[in-house]
Parts: sequence; C-alpha cells; structure tokens
Amino acid sequence: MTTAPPCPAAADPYRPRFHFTAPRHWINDPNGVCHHGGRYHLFYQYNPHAARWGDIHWGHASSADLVRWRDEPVALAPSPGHDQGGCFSGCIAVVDGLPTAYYTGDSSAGQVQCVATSPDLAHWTKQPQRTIAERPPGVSPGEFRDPYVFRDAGHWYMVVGAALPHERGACLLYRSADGVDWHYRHPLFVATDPAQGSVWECPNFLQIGDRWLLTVSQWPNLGALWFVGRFDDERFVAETSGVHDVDGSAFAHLAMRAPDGRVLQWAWINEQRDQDEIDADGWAGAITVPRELSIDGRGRLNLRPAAEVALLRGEPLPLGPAAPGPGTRLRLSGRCLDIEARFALHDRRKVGLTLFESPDRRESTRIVYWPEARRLMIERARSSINQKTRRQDLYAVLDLDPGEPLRLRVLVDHGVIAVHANDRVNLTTRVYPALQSSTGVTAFSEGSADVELQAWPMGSALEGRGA
Ligand code: DQQ
Repeated sequence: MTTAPPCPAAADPYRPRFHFTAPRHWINDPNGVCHHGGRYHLFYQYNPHAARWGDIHWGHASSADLVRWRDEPVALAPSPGHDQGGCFSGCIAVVDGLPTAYYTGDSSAGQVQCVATSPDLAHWTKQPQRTIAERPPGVSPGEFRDPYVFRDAGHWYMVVGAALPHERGACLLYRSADGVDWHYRHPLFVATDPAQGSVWECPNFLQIGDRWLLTVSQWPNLGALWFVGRFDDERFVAETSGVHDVDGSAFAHLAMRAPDGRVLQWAWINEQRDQDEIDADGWAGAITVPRELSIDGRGRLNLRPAAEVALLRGEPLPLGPAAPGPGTRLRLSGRCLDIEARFALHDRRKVGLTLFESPDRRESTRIVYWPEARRLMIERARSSINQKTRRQDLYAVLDLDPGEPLRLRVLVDHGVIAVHANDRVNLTTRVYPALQSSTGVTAFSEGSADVELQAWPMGSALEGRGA
C-alpha cells in the first residue's frame, strides 16, 4: 500500500513544515524508530482513511540526516488474525541480523504482542507463530500493549505497558535468549499511586551512561513520566523521577540509540481543536523533532532538540524596533521559527516570549516564566479567536539555581510550539491563531532582566510534499 497523496501545506496555516506529519489523514504514536541501511526510519500509527483514530496501520518515512523525511510505503496493515483490529505501537530490534518489529496486535481475544520481520524495512513478513500472548493473572487483555525490546547482560528483554488490578499502571518484563521465545518474568515497575496513571502505555527502558531511564505514557490523562535509577537483578530501582511532557502535550515517547551513541526520542503531538475543524483540513497530529536525551549529575532527565534540527535554519532574522511597554521588549516576526532567548534575572518578576501576536493584540500566545511561583507556562487564553480550539494554560515546574539564567529554545511551526527550558523542562502544544496578521514575536521582562533574543526561519522537513 502506498501512502495517500499529501495534503498541500502551502494553503494551510496550521500544517507543520519541520515537524513530521502523515502525508494525509491521521498520525499518532511514533513506532519502530531505528537506523538501518544508512538511513533513520520513523514508523508511525497511521489511519490511511480518515483524519481520526481508527484502522491503525504502521506508516513509514525515512531520512538520511534526521530532519528531512521522505515518505515510504505503508509498512504494516491489519490482516485477519492477531492484528485484525489494528497494528498498534511497538519497536524494531535487529535480531540475528534481521530487523524485527515487535508491535501490539488488536485481536478478537484482546491485545497480544506480534512480530514481523523485514530484511530491508520495506517488505514485511508477519510471524504469527511467534505471537506473545502470555499475561500475568489480573492483567486485562485490553490493557496489554506497546512492547519495547532491549538487550542487557546477554539476554533480550521486552517491557510491555499494562494495568494491574486497582487501577495502577505497570510495565511488565519479559526475557528471551533468542528474541523469538519469550517468557514473562515479573513487573519491572508499577505506579505507586493511581494518579500516576491507571494504565501505562508506550514504556521505554534503556541505559544512558551508568543509569537506566524508564519513560511511560499515562492513560487516561495523556501525560508522561520519567524515572532514572538502577536495573538490578531484573528489577528497576527508581532514584529520581519527574514529569516528562505535561498535560498530554506530547505523548507516546519512543527512543532509540543512534549510531554515534546518542539517545534520540520522538513523541506524538495531539491536535487541540474540534474534530469538524480537523476533518475540514484532512489531517491530524504531528511528531516532535528528534530530541536528544541525557541524564545530568543530579539524576535529572535532560532533553534538547537534536543538533541536526539547526540544519533547517535560514539566515538569522533581524530584530525589529523594541516594542512599546515596560521592561525589555525585543521584537521580530514569523510563524515557522527556531528561537533562542536568554534571560538573566535580576528580580522575581515574569519574563518570557509572546508568539503569534496580532498587531491589535486580539490574538497572542505567551510563554511565561514566573520565578516567584517556579512556573513555566504556555498561556493560550488568547491564542485564537476561533472558539473551536483549546485554550487552557499548560504549566510545568522549573527550579533555577541561584544566578542561573533562564534559557529558552522554542520551536514554532505553524501552530506547533515546543518549549525547551534550560534543557530540562519541556512543554509542547498546539495553538491555532486565526488572524493572518498573528505573526509577532516579542521577548519581554516585566521587571529587570538582561534579555537576549535570536531567531531563524525554518525550512521544510518533508521532502516531496510541496511544502
Ligand atoms: N496508541 C496506540 C497504542 C498506544 C496508544 C494505538 C498511545 O498502542 O497504547 O494507536 O497513544
């Protein structure tokens, strides 16, 4: 099956240009990310028929440089049997030299973990005899999904997202000598509190340096958590933890190790507008840019856009005349930007960036850091005059050390906003400014701060899409 012809981007003010989208219709989780045959591969949850979730296939794109993506034929489609209800999320591992996809099949008997192999990532053979259906007692067949495979100490391991009785998200651990025959061991890690999610989806478990990182997506609130700790005797001992992407702004994270050793991660960015608006445009959802993960000396997950994202930058944009108003107000304009801003704070008043501002200020979205409250926020109350868009604020906790400046890296892509603060707190979401004139960008401080601002226009990441 080939992918549908792309929705033209040029006429669509909300269609991202450097965040990956499906050519048309619906995309959700990134799947099977890997580097093979000299290219990066991104598979994804894809409905080839409509701009809404359903009939889930694995779409496929590839890239030589991590940022410019080429559409490839659809990789996996549901077929009678284990995945007849959909080819849900999963990963790819190279087992005995053969790329092997482990993914969840939605079958009439519930969810099972399926296997498909491909020498070239283009032609796939399902291996129904290798299906993994063994579940521990109490785990419902409807909450058993998203296998993530890794190797440690000469074994293959798989973690699977699940729910344990009493509504607690869990990661189940499986082991295999050959990547073919799998046996359940025990829960690798379980939510300590139902507020951490009644179901955990898309678990990732991997080693970074001498630490182990577990990330999980929380159902039903579409949030994500990270835990850093030790993997001892096949048990995970968490030592530090935090919120990954807040409020469901980015979800279903998936990480891989690049050939140069970096850990790269992608996640799904959900729409934040009514379905009738989505149907009219014919596409839904986007994927974050590749992010590079590391763990700092205090055991905190650090995350920044991969260095390659800067390949899409044009010439730096000139700053316009300072905007009127109190404090510092540096100004420029655009809707497809990579922005770096630095604020050396001299008091505890708010600083930040205004994006997508119309000259009459009817529309604007603010990224605000409020030191007093230790809060980083995306304020969306006035982000669109269109009432069919979500406009509640998003916020995260950000503690700065004494004297530490606030460093914001903000990717702005036709309504996608990805905020990376000091490489350790991130907020990602969508806004839908409706006025053509909503292009203003201002760096502001309400008190006393030294402010630096730089921005670059961004090129398209989507080869052959006419963007
Ligand atoms: N989406 C997939 C599931 C996963 C969920 C189905 C997360 O495999 O648990 O499209 O968005």
